[in-house]
Order: sequence, then C-alpha cells, then structure tokens
Amino acid sequence: MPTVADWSVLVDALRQARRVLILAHINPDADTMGSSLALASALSRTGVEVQVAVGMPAFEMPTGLAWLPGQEFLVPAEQVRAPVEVALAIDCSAIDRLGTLADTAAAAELFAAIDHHASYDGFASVAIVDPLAPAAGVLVAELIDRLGLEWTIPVAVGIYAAISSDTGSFRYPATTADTHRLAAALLDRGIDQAEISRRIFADRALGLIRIAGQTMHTAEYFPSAVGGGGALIGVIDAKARERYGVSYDEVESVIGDLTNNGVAEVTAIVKQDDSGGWKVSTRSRGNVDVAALCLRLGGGGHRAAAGYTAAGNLAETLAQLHAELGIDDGDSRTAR
Ligand SMILES: [Mn+2]
Repeated sequence: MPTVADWSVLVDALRQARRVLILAHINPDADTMGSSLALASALSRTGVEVQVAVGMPAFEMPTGLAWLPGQEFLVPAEQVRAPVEVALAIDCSAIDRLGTLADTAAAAELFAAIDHHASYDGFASVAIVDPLAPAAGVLVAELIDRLGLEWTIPVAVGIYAAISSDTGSFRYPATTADTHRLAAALLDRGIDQAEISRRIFADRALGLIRIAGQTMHTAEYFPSAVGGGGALIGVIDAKARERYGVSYDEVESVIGDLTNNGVAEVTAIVKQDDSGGWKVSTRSRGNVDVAALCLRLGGGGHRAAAGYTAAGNLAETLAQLHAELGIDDGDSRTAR
C-alpha cells in the first residue's frame, strides 16, 4: 500500500528533475499508455524534458492507442537518453514488463513505480502501489494533483482512457464511488467521453470482429471446472491472426467479449504471439482468484483479471490450464 513517505520522495524527485523517463509496459494497454502520455503532457508544461518509452525493439504504437493525445512524447527504446534522473514505470508489476529498458531504468538516479497489481514484486526503489486502485491512471491522477500540474484536455483524456479501459467502462468490481467522482471531475474539464469510449470499446477493425466471432464460436465450455463453476476457454493462434490481419496486441480485447457470459466462473483465452509462444489471459466472475492461479504458473495480475506466459506448446498449455482449473477428463462442450 502507498505511504506518505513514498509519495513525497517521488513528488520531490519529479519537482527537481530536468529529465524524466516514463515507462509504459510491454504490449501496452490504455491504462499504462494513457497514464504515461497524460503525465508526460502535464510534466512537460513545467519545462521538464520527458520521454515515454516501451522496452520492445521496433515498437510501434498499436492502432487502438494511436489516437491518445501526447504521442509526441513517445520515443523508440533505442533512443532513450541515458543517464536518466527519474525513471517511472507505470502499471508494471514486475521488471520484465519493462522489456529491453529494464537496465536503463534500474540505472536511473531514482527508479520508481506506480502500480495497482496485487502481484507487484517490489522491483523499484520507490513505489506507489495500491492493489485496490481500479487503474494505474487513478494513482497517476493523484500524482498530477500532488505535483500541482495543470489538467489540460490532453491530460484529462489520457487519464480517463486509462480508467475507463481498466474498469471495463466502470463495470468491474474495483470501480468505486471515488472512481466515478474522478471520472466526473474529468468530464467537468470538458473531455468528450463518448468519443473516448468509442475509441476504446467500439472502434474495432473488421478482422478483429471476425477473429472475436471465431473465438467465441469455437470456445470450449467445461462445466466441471473450478468445482462446477465452469470455464470457457478460447484459443487464438498466429495463423488465425494472420488470416484476419490482426496483431497480437489487438486480440487483447477478445477476452472481454468472451467474458460476457453467464455460464462460466472463469474465462480464458490462450493466445499465440509472433514468436510462436503461448500466453494465457484469464478473467473471473469474482468467486475464483485468477491472480493466484496465474501466479502459480509464473504470471500475475488482479483477482478478477490475470495472465501468464506458458512454457509449452498449445496441447501442453491447455493440459496445464485444465489441470489448474480442475477440469475432469473428458469434460468439454463446444458451442454449436
Ligand atoms: Mn492497469
């Protein structure tokens, strides 16, 4: 949990710094990127030189995030100017989320983290971590207030995008009255919430709609999973992504479609990345702690939303997942 001392160390360091590096996590989502670009916009107005980077070689902003204001602060990982005074990782639960920039960040005068994952592992020397925060954006909003930075429209848009995205449009259990009050304050600044919501939740390419449809059509239902609560498991391989022209980052949203069901306590999607490896995203209706499950398999996340990188091929990955979910042998129903 955050302490006053941690806030003051971070706030003092950011007040004094001339050069700041903000790190969004690899395979960025709207929470990490909206928060990072918003903070960069706000800090830059005070004359601080701010860079935002993602530690992936030849990283390009996914089309689903390219509309966020503040794109001008993003630099390729190879162009990050070292040494860095303050390196601030946002929405990263472990240092491997910093990818190729882990060493650069660790060598900064102050290496700090702002995060809301229960699985945050303590990698930074100063950390603001609140597992109850529904989005990293909520904590970055508090940082902006503590620094007394100006809430311009680009700043408000980035923070709203972060919070709206990580709360599933204010639907997930971590959403509180305070979350709505913060959203209301952002609306009072004059942001266009309808346009932001459309960008995050509705503006999907035809190929993504098709791959989501295929995944929902072929997902297997296992009534015996998690003590009879049931699990719904979909698979998206690289071949399907290629057929529909969909990148690995873009299929992140499909788990949201599949999770909209009234039959399974746990929903999962097994996804193949461009290098052929498999990653698993899981969601829980609330009774099953999927963060604990994913932590056992080398990943992490939140109680209701978590993931991990699998070690084996698809068959091994599914067998391991079935075992973790307590699925009986021979149990399966494929949608017809
Ligand atoms: Mn987040």
